[in-house]
Amino acid sequence: MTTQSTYELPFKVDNAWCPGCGNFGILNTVKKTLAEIDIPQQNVVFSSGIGQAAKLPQYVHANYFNGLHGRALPVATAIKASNPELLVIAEGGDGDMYGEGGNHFLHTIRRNVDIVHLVHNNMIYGLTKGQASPTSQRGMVTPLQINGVSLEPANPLAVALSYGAGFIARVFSGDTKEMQEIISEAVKYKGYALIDIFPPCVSFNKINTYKWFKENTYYVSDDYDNTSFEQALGKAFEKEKLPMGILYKNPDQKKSFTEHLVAYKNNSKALYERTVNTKKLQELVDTI
Ligand SMILES: Cc1ncc(C[n+]2csc(CCOP(=O)(O)OP(=O)(O)O)c2C)c(N)n1
Ligand code: SF4
Repeated sequence: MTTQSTYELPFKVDNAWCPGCGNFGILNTVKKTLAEIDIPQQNVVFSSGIGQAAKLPQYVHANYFNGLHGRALPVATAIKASNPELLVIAEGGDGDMYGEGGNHFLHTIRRNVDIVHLVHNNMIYGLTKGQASPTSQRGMVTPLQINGVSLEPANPLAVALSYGAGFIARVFSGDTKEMQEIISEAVKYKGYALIDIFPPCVSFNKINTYKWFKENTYYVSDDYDNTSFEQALGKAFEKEKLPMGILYKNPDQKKSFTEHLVAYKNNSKALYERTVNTKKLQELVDTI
């Protein structure tokens, strides 16, 4: 029997989030879920970029790499490649992941990197005080978009499906039970798993509030077939009310990124466990 890990920090840190921010619900549920899955902390690595959401790993007792804005996904890919045994969670905001990191979003999905991808989609840039993000609604007035956002919001779920993502889910930040189930399923899924989460930004987004999310979202019913690509695509394009739950779980799991790597073809040992052939390395360096 294993001892259940705790993901609570053993020391006090000041949390930079505003009271009432939806990020707290995500933080608490992530810690609770990981503890209940009972995966040892040393086997969990978060990768995040810049933003309010991207600070989450600083409040969890696990490993993390907090890097540049929009660059959490390539870092997550490298971590997974160097040790496929780790549970790698890439995490950040809608600006970080769908805007600045948009290119990485596409290619991480194409590569089918076996990670859990948590996006705090509050439909605004919170850290920089309320400019429009790619998912901000058309017409939203901000200090920068003074005449209102002129573009239609990006559709990350449809993009993810069209790039071949095998697992796609959406959940509200305050729905602990649903989020816990979804994260557990995403962890078990062998391949890239996207969870688009709605955490209200109480300070800068006065449109997509707690009330707005309650009134403009719904969970798919138990008889919804989440193995159907066509049905999932239909859900991704629903606009009147935004569907939540596990919207797609492809039963035909493709090979993941690390399963394609030559380094693991005849040897399953993580790269850090292998002996480095210094002679070969030197020969390689000498060719430069
Ligand atoms: C390359 C680069 N561009 C812009 C910024 C400024 N910047 C920091 S965070 C941020 C947006 C954060 O929004 P989001 O990712 O949605 O996270 P939130 O703060 O809302 O959680 C921006 C534009 C930066 N740090 N680096
Ligand atoms: S600015 Fe918005 S996203 Fe950032 S901590 Fe405050 S409520 Fe949360």
